[in-house]
Amino acid sequence: MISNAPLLDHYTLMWRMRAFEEACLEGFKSREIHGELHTGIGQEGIAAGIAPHLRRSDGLVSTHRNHLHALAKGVDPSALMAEIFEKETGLCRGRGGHMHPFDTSTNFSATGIVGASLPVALGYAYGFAKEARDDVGIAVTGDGGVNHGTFHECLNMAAAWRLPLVILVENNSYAISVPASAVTAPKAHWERAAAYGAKGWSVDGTDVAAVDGVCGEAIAYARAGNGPVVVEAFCHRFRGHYEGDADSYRPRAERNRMRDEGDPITKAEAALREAGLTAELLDRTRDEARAEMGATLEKVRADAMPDASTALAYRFVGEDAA
Ligand SMILES: Cc1ncc(C[n+]2csc(CCOP(=O)(O)OP(=O)(O)O)c2C)c(N)n1
Repeated sequence: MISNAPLLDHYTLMWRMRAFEEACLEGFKSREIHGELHTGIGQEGIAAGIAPHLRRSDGLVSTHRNHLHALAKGVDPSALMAEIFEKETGLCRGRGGHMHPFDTSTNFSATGIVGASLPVALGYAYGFAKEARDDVGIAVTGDGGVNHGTFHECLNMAAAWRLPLVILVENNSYAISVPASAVTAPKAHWERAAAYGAKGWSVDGTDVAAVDGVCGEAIAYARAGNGPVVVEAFCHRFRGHYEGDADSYRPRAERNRMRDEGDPITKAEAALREAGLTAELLDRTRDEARAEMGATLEKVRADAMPDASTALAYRFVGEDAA
């Protein structure tokens, strides 16, 4: 059981995350964002729930669906959004784009290659163990990514060497159009941890307080030098796999049900109302989040694109635009 203060903090962060994604949707519709866009709308409970347990010095490596994890890690929303819009003011001066943001100041990065977050996070974990630091490497993966060999190779090595690797599985039941049940032998991914002598947890990812509790326990376990952990959080992806995906592989009734019953923001709002918080306060929280991200969107829209003459710069360390 947690008090209202942390739940209100989670609620606020979840609204900031959703408002951030809504701003990105605006940029997609207007074609200011080029290429694919994968949003985490509906999955905010997981990133907001893990956020209080992350240190800046931990290394977190996310996926193609990475915006929420970046915000949870403390990445500056303006620099992140500018990167997604491929602006010169972005985290990587617009060269990484939406799938490859990298922020050295918060040890945050992401990769669009499914399953590739795991070995990079393992590298963080190995480095932290060698330096005798109690930081952890966190790999985010979807349920599709878990069926890659990298999951098994990294879990095996981390367990053999007792490395502080945290594998966070966001199970939204689909890898693009493929239902997890059609391609996964075990009933649950977190149970696979036991095969490597590692510890696993499962949690309702639409319940932000539950995610907070489980992630707190799992990360503390890994920080204490007990080896790797797997946390599987069940959630729903409200939109298509990417913007433009017709999402015809999920029956309408299923999509409606996940929105009606599995929205982490609506669920937190109900709990806060039950605890006596007023509708005015909760509405104001939402409106402030939308105002913040709306202002960020307007700023980013006005930022400059990289100059075409610098297209080949920054490929190697020390190479600049001169
Ligand atoms: C190695 C590799 N294979 C295929 C793809 C194409 N691809 C992009 S996302 C995706 C599905 C990922 O599903 P999941 O891991 O469950 O994450 P989710 O999209 O549900 O968040 C695939 C197959 C890719 N990016 N990388």
